[in-house]
Amino acid sequence: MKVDILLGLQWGDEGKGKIVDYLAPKYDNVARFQGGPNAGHTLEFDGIKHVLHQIPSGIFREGILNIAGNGVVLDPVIFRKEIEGLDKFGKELRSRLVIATKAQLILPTHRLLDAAYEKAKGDKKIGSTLKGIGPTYQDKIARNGLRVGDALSDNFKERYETLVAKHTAILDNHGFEYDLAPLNEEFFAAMDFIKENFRVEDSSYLVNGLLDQEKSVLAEGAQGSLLDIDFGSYPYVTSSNTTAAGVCSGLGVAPGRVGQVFGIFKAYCTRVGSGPFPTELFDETGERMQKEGNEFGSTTGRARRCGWIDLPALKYAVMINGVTQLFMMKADVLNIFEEIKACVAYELSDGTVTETLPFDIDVPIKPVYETLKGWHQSLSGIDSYEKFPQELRDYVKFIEDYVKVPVNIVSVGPDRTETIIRE
Ligand code: 2SA
Ligand code: MG
Repeated sequence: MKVDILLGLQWGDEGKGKIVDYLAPKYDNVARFQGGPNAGHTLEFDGIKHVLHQIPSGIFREGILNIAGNGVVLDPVIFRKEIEGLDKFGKELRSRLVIATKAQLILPTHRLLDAAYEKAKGDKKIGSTLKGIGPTYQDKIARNGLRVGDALSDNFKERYETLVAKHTAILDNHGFEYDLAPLNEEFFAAMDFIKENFRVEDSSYLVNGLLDQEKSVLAEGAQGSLLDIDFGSYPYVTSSNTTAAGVCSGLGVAPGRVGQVFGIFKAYCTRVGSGPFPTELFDETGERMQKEGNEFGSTTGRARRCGWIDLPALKYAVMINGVTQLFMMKADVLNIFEEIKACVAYELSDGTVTETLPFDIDVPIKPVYETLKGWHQSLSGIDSYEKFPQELRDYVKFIEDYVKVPVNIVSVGPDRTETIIRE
């Protein structure tokens, strides 16, 4: 058996939660391989909306084992709140989740450092979610970090204090004020909660063992490809590999064990936080998109910036990830427009026109657009691809011809049922 991957091809919020939840019944396991509480994966069914941050999106499906892999950064305090928030749906949910011993721990001081670093950057701030993601990965790479499995050792408290002392030295240097005692208390209580309620295991043996037993695994990406630490719009990125390569290092599976790569994108683009966004709209069209798409961060509530689809960027993400199937989300948001634009190239300041993502996209770049006729009608009640308006099918075809990968699913609304599969 192989691991299939589902990931976002833009700047996050493509609708991964919805699709993982939709695909989950086809899989025995769902595993997160990177990121942490910065993620906000929204699922909607039976009239209830759920936003998951650290818990994989297969949690609501009976019989599915969910795994938080070694590439994840885990905030025990936020995790505990998240689990307790789900208890009303049945405590058996707890038995469906395994946490990797090798996942890095987010300490309360990592969160404080995130805020201090952002403040120090001034108007060059990343626009991080302030969940401590960057400082935790920084400690991982600097070989200072603490892992979930470390909490099982006798000297954990001592090691925790050593790391916290390093952090407070930096915080003090930044003149940052904090009260650590209640934060520490909350942290240790949450660690006890994890130890008492969850399986903590080596996730690479677990995942490879499951594959050996012919059990299927879906790897669930968080954030998006253009936020990847290596391939995104650096430095305005998150601190992990959000792309397919991250699955190998974040779960411990070899490249040969990777199967399908499902790439999710919105029918337009959004970005939350700072950083370049070539097709961003600053006009009424952008505002209408934001309103119609309810584009607000599901973790921080921040308004998401909106713009037309960026096909050179999409094609780049398809290449980096080796995408085999595309899923287009939120097509219904474009119902309101008579005309739809698609960026097909960039014009650089020296007049060069290119379909390649330039090294530095944090400079003025003029998108070159093609205009397509909108379908300009509601898609509600449509239950098959054949019933789509011709203009929507033309839009899909236009994208497919550009990126050279088929679009197999088109989502026309937030509910599980509003998912149109193309036969
Ligand atoms: P961080 O916190 O260090 O990972 O932030 C670095 C950049 O990554 C962006 N980022 C995100 N972008 C879109 N969605 C994310 N999740 C939440 C959501 C975000 C929210 O689902 O809406 O609620 O604001 C996410 N997480 C990180 C972030 O904006 C920075 O640009
Ligand atoms: Mg999100």
